[in-house]
Amino acid sequence: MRHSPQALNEAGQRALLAEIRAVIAKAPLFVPTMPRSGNPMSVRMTNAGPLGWVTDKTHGYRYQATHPVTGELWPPMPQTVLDLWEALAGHPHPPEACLINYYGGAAKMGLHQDKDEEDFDAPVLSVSLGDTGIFRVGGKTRKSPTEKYELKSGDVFLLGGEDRLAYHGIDRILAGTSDLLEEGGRFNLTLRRVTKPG
Ligand code: MD6
Ligand code: FE
Repeated sequence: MRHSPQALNEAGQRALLAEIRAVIAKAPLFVPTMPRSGNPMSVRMTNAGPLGWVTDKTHGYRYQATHPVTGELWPPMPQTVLDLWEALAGHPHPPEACLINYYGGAAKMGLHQDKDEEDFDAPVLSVSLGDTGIFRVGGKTRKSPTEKYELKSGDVFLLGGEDRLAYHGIDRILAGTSDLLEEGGRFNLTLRRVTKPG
């Protein structure tokens, strides 16, 4: 795993935010629900790129090419995230999915593994914008000891190699720690390869 603080400077963060707003204008944030229970997650989500990660009560976690509410293809991946992947992922193939999660003040993300992809050779790279998130990351079992990182606006975090399937989550968001988003809260983008390159 690797934490890259301030991989995006303030101008880069503003540029990426504008790209995210443009994605959301075409592919609105939706309320994801948990498999089986149908309970809503506390984040709001959308995607960019050829594939997007979605979840709902009946069909569970999956990747698909279209938005679950509008039925439209996901918008193209922002150039800023493609450039970050190129610079920091150390992987020869481009990402296929950019999941965009929005955390309001009370949102969090339980401990989980990113394991809905066919290809674990590629890392998962995350980019944070807005208020600081308290990120917890452990090992390959739920019981592995965890460490905490503060993910600030402009930070990149990579899970790859031995750590590709490490459990991780967001304990909470520290409100008021960034001025980037006028509405407050935090965006986190996760870039992933889904399929094995043919
Ligand atoms: C978040 N991040 O930072 C949630 N997944 O809001 C993730 O779930 C994540 O940061 C895989 C790799 C890096 C991550
Ligand atoms: Fe994750």
